[in-house]
Order: sequence, then C-alpha cells, then structure tokens
Amino acid sequence: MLKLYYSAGACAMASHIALEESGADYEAVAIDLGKGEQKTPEYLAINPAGVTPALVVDRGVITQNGAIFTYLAQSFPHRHLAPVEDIFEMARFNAFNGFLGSAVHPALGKVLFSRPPLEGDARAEAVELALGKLQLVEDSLLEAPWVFGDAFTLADGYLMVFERWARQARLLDTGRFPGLNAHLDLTQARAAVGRVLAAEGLDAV
Ligand SMILES: N[C@@H](CCC(=O)N[C@@H](CS)C(=O)NCC(=O)O)C(=O)O
Repeated sequence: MLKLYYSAGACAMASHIALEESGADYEAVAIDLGKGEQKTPEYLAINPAGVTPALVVDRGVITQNGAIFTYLAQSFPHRHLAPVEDIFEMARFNAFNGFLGSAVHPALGKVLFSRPPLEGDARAEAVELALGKLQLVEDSLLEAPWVFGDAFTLADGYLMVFERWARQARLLDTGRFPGLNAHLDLTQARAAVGRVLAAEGLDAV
C-alpha cells in the first residue's frame, strides 16, 4: 500500500489531495513540523532532506510534490489527473508545478514562516515579492476555472495550498486576485479536497 508522510496544512497537502483524487489505497502518516518530527533519525531515513511530503511506493521513496503528481497521474491514467498522454501538455504541467515549488512557495514561505518573523521594511519587501509571484499566476498562468482550463489536474490542488496560505495571511485581496480567489473556492469545494481537509483536521478558509 502507498504511504504518504504529510504535515497538516503544509505543501504536502497537495500530494495528499493527489492520492485522494487518484482513488489509490493509501495510508497517510502525519509529521508534526512544530515538534520537529521531520528531523528525527527515523524520518530522515525516509527523506534525508527532512521535509514533507514523502511517498513510499513499492520500489522506494518519492519526494517533491511535482514528482509525486507525475507518479500518481501515470499510475492511474483513467483518473485524468495530468495530461500524461501529451508530451507538450505534460511539460507545461511540470513547468507550472515547478514555478509553484521554486518561486511561489519560497516567496510566501519567507513571509509566513521566517523565524524570527520579518518586520518593517524586510517584511514589506518579502510581501511585495510574494505578491508579484501570485500576480504572475493570476495574470498569465491560470487559465480558469482550473489551472489548465476546463479540466481539474493535480496542479490545482498544489496551487490551492498556496492560495490558502495567502488568504489566511490576508494577502489574497479579492480585487487584485479575483481569479485566484475563485480558484481557491472552487478547489476547496471538491469532494476529495474536503476529505483531505477533514483528515488533516482543517477547515476551508
Ligand atoms: N519543494 C518541496 C518542498 C518541501 C518542503 O519544503 N516542505 C516543508 C513544508 S511546506 C517542510 O517540510 N518543511 C520542514 C522544514 O523545513 O523543517 C516539495 O514540493 O516537496
């Protein structure tokens, strides 16, 4: 059986959603980042990077949300979780997820999770950078209603995680980001997403 290591509300929620959308038989194991469980020898033996998500499959461990999406989409093609049959569209899918992972996640993470918390000019600068990344998704990448137009893909669950963070931090202004707000509401309304939120002990935001 597949086994996912995740942390509630963190970026691993995207892989949790991917599993739920895939219909796979899986077990989800919570790793409490606040308690440092991601740095225990037991967890580092699973993912030496000391971060979640990590997905244990029959052949080993897969890390990185984007790689987990590809594995699940190719394993369960009948669920149409990504455009696996079209090499160009699959490259676009990977590019979008790469942008979330390499630009949106670190920019928002700096605003929300810097310890000690950022203040003054340093915070304003970090907020401006994060808003710029979200603006690029709003203006140029989100085709609407889903990331790739008419069909849900696993990129939608990934984007939703960062939209949740932004809304919770009051950074997702409805006037400036109408597309992202609509996308967040649409994605949180999916049955599979609702099951994942409940399993992680969270509400829609
Ligand atoms: N690009 C990685 C990011 C993984 C990541 O940074 N996860 C965070 C939670 S959102 C984490 O586990 N942080 C714990 C730590 O840095 O100690 C992915 O997509 O899997």
